[in-house]
Amino acid sequence: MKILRDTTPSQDGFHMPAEFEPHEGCIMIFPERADSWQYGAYAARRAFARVAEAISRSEKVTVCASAAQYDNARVLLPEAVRVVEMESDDAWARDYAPTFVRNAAGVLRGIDWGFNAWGGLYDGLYFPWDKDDRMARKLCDLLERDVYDKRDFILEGGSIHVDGEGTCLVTETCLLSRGRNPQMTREQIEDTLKEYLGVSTVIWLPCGIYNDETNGHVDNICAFVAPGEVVLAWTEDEEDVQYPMSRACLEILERARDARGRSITVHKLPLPAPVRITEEECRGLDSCRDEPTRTPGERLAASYVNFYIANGAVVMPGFQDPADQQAKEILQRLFPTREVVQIYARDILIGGGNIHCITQQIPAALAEARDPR
Ligand code: KQY
Repeated sequence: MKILRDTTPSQDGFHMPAEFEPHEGCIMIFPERADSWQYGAYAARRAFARVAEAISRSEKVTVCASAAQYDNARVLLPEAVRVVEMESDDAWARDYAPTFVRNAAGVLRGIDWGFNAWGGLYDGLYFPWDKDDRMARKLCDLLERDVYDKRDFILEGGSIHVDGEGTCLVTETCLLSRGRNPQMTREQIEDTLKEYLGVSTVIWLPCGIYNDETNGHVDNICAFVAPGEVVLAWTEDEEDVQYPMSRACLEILERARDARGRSITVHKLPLPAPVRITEEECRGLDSCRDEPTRTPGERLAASYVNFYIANGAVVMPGFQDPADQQAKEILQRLFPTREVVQIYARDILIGGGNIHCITQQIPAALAEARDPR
C-alpha cells in the first residue's frame, strides 16, 4: 500500500462514487464500548449482526472486531461475513473507515481523513480516539488500496453525501464546527471537499437532526437516492423543535442546483415520534470520563434517513413507531430494484447513530484495473 501525499484525488482523476452505485463490499466494526452501548453492548452486537446479515446477502461484509470480541463476533455473524481482528475505540465505520474514490479505469483508492471523535477536546464525545483514527489506513492496507493522507483535515464519512456526479451535501453546523477545522474558512473547507471528493458543487444545509451529537451529520437528515433526488427527514408537527430545522434544509434544497445544473427533487421521509432514552437504558451505560453519557428522558436523534444502500437491498432502521411502515413504503418506491429491509434499531440509536453510521461501502473496482503507481 502506498501513502499518497503529493497529489489529490482530483488531480489524479479520482472521485467518490455515490452509495447507490455498485459495491465491492461493506465495512463494519463490532460494538463493545460500555459507555456507548447499554449493558456491555450485548443487544447492540445482536442488532449489528442483523444489519451485517442483511447486507451480506448481496455484498461482501467485513467486520472488524477487537481481540476480546473476535471469537464472539465469529460465532454471532453469518459465515459469509469476514471477521478480522482490528482494534478501535468504538464502532462507527461510516466515520473512520476510509472514504473510497475511483478513477475512470475503475481503480480504487482510499482517503484517510483526520478523526477526533466528533470535535476533539472542544466538544468531542470520547478521549482517546487514536485507535479509530488509525483504522482507515489499516483497512486500505488490508484491502490492498493506496491511500491519500489527509489527516490534517478533520472529517467524518457521515458528514458528507455525494451523488457521484459532482455534487456533495454537507451541513454548516458540522463542517463549520469549532471542534473540527477552526483554522479554515468555509471556502477553504469547500475547496478541500472538491479536491478530495472530486466534486464541483457543495450544497450547504444549515443543520441536521435535533440533538444529534455529531454536530448534525448530514447522513441523518438528508441523503441522495439518485442523481438530482434526495430524501429529507420531515415532520408536519410545527411545534416540534425539528420542524424549523427540516424546513430550513428544505428551503436550501428547493433553491439549489446540482453540479449538472439540475434542480433537486426532495422526497420527504417522515420522522418517528420523538424517541427518548429510558431510565433503565441509562442505568446500563457506563460513564465516560466521570460523566454519564446520557440522561433519562433525553431525545435521541432517530431518523429513517440513516439507511444503507447495499447492492440488493436498502437496510433501514425501524423504531416500533407507526411511521415505520410509511417510511419503508417510501423507500421501497424510491428503490424499486432493491428489497427494503427494516431492522429494529433502538439498540443502535442508543449509541448515538444508526445503520448508515455503522457501515461504509467499498465501491466496486474494475476487476482488471491495476493502480499504475
Ligand atoms: O456517526 C455517528 N452518528 C456517530 C455518533 C457517535 C456517538 C458516540 N457515542
